[in-house]
Amino acid sequence: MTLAVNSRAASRGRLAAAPTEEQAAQVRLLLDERRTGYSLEAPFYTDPEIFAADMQGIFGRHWLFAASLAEIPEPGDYVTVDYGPYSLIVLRTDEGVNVLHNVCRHRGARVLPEKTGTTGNLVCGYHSWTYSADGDLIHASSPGETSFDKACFALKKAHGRVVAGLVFICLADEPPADFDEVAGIFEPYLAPHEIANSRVAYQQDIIEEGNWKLVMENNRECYHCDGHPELACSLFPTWGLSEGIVPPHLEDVWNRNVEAEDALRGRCTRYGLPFEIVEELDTRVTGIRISREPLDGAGESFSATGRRLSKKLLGDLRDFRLGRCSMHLQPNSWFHLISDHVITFAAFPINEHQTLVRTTWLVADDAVEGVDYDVDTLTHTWKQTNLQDKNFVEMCQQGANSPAYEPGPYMKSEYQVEAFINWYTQRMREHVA
Ligand code: 3BY
Ligand code: FES
Repeated sequence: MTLAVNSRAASRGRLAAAPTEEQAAQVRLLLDERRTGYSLEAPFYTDPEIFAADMQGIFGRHWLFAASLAEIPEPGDYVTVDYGPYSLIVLRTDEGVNVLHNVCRHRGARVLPEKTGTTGNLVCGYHSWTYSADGDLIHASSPGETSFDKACFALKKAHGRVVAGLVFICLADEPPADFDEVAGIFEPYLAPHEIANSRVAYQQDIIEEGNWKLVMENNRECYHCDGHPELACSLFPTWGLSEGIVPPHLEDVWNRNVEAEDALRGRCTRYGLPFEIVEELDTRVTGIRISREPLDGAGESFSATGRRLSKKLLGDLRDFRLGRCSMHLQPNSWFHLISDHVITFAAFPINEHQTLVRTTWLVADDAVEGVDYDVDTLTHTWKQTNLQDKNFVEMCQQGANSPAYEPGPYMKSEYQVEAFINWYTQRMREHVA
């Protein structure tokens, strides 16, 4: 289901500012210096000016994952999400979802300072200007004030779309036009998990001392996956391998993986679940990759034995052995969909050297904590993996800060990192053109 979200171009204003000529020249110079197939020049990871350009050229112009409907299950429920200098309110309403800039039209205070909550009208904590759920200013009393037109001071709106229970927002006046097409690609993979009918079992926020692009680059390869012992229990350790280049000591595991993949393809066909890989990370404005892969051991979930982590299947799924369906979206999100739970990941840039990574574990609405799942066991693998990834990202940020840093080559097994960087550089070239 793709719900249109209430938006009014007129009140959006020109939010995705254009770069100054000086900024544009700086970005162009650095992009020209870049060697294809190599990581970026250091300022892309360290320079506040480039971070500002990223906020305009990437976060100000593209579709961004914000939250899932499970985080705002009832009308009035909201989350606030920050992307660099932007703060947005994602508010569930009777009709769908409203996305509003969290900037009071009086003197600019954050209207809703909390990360999450439930509200009727939106009341600014400074001088109590009061907005409706649609952002209209409905109350702003001040003694002696007579000639004040409330209609001119509605909260600014951003575009929003809900697809298969995921809320995406776009801050641009004119969002990239290919989003509906991309939504049409991923919806059939996600819909059977019924995210809209799931429940948040746990949410983790970690601040990584690293530029948002380092967070994304690290996510887009498994070259480093020996550094994830917990995750390695359920993933087949075949990353980077392909037919013809399997070393003798990995032949057994390779063959087991091939068998598991065939079995999974058979099951997906039986249940009418899409199986084909979608690989359009840098060939689209809204870059996407989806793959369905078997899990090792029992093949059910991200546990040490591969056994299920929640006793309740999601949505109308009928089998626990569905491996993982993984989706990567540019610029800031990735998702793992398992038969018994879904994990959403979003990177929220804070500044050029810090990124908030939010991980949310969703289980079936009727799954009972302590009965159907144990929250520590459910979250163990990815909590550990996230901490390990945080460390990898921070190692790279420290490296990029050094005058000795020089861009290094991406290996074949890092082709998705390269696709991310290609996507980024293409978008930035468009931005500074
Ligand atoms: O989430 C992912 O898909 C990647 C692969 C494993 C490590 N990383 C976080
Ligand atoms: Fe919000 Fe004054 S800044 S009411």
